[in-house]
Amino acid sequence: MIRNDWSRSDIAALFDLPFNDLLFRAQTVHREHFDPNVVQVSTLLSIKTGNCPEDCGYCSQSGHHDTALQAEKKLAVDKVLAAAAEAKANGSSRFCMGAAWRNPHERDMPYVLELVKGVKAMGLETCMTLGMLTASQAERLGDAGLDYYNHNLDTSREHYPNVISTRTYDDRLDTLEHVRAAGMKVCSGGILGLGEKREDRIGLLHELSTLPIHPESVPINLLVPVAGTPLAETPRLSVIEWVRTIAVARILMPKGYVRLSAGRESLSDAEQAMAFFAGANSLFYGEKLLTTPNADTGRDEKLFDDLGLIREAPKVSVKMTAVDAMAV
Ligand code: SAM
Ligand code: DTB
Ligand code: SF4
Repeated sequence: MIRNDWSRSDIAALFDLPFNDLLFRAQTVHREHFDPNVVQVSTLLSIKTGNCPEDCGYCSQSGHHDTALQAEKKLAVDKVLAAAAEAKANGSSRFCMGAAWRNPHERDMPYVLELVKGVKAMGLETCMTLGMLTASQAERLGDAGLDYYNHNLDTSREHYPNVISTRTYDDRLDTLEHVRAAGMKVCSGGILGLGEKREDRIGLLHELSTLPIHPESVPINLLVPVAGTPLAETPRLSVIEWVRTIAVARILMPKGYVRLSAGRESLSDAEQAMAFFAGANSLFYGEKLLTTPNADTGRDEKLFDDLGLIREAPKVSVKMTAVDAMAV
């Protein structure tokens, strides 16, 4: 059953289960809704890098932090399309384009709309993450055929001001509403290992799982520490707690793809295998995330082989209304 009325104490009780019971429950839910041996594979590309006006404490791209990152202007359309073609040839079903913006300016809209149309024409699913959107921008992206919009809540409402000061939690929720109203699929999750408490991980999953419609994709990032950012020296989260969070996300949002996102590079194959058992079923593939290294592709190929995981084919997209999405 799909529930949108989870309470924080329901979620805390899941976190408190003995590990084997939690994983068994998550794997059972997973098998009711998905083929357990299929993984959805996306490739990321940064289409505009660095000098971001936001001050997200984890991010290499914020103009507020002194990191080693070299800022770059918008990437030419032909370069983006060439990267998408390569991603497709390497077995990705979705191409996700990210820009270091607080929000797209109106002058950027023709560029991003051209990218959506071009990537979609290659038979790939499309995803973008461009910061906050107005209702009209979301509508134009949806009309151009954008399948997914990624916009993370990152952490709990309580912990958020310790991480970001240049926007509010409600700003994030407003954009998610615009994305949903425009008929696109929602990709929204968070980052673990930001120095948050378990209560904050509960708060994040509570916000996501009580949205009127659950996100179709839930990225669980593990902080990639970047020198020069305020959170670079944050103590590492225990891997068991990371797996628990994935399992709880799977139970709360049974039909959502739970995505192993940033941070896989630092995890062993056995640790990642545990996350797949806990119900994760998508990941980012390719040498780079947006600006930081990702797990090596040769290593990923071997991992898929060792675990008998099969890649999901791109799904032909049909624009959804909010009512359709409720019925799914
Ligand atoms: N600027 C847009 C925004 O923030 O919505 C899109 C790009 S932003 C880099 C996308 C997401 O990447 C963030 O919401 C955050 O969850 C994740 N992220 C960024 N830096 C990270 C890091 N160092 N470690 C883990 N996740 C990170
Ligand atoms: C998401 O949740 N994780 C991806 C994607 N959505 C855009 C980004 C991870 C970025 C990691 C840090 C970097 O490479 O700059
Ligand atoms: Fe900018 Fe996004 Fe990085 Fe925040 S996470 S600083 S909004 S690029």
